[in-house]
Amino acid sequence: MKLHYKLLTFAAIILLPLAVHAAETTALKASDAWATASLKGSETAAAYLTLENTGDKPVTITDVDTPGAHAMLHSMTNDNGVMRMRHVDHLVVPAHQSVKLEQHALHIMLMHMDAPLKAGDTLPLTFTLSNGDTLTVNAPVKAQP
Ligand SMILES: [Cu+2]
Repeated sequence: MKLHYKLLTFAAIILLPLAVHAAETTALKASDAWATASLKGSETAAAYLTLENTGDKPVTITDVDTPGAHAMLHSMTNDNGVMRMRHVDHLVVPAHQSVKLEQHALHIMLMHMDAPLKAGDTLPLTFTLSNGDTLTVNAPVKAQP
């Protein structure tokens, strides 16, 4: 019992500075977010946005989530005329720089969706950073241009 009490006290001491730290490091800003409406009969869609790091240190994105679908970061490369998508395990946004996720390039892939995305919907995307911070962006759904 005594050990438990000590552990709790220890947790309280380290959690307090962490909370303050998190508020200071939300250097990541998102803009121009949008998601594609699902094509008929397709369980996949994609989302795009610009991520800007306004801070002095690189920001690493380790995960992206959305309710009702499996979301992941994908790169797209042209392999001798064949477009290939690859899972990107983590994405680094360098200090004072932006990374653009756009069509036919780096993108957020949405798979195994519970329901198709329709133009006019809003898709919430939550990014998890390596320091534990999260950033949630609401991406409007638009018909594919
Ligand atoms: Cu993809």
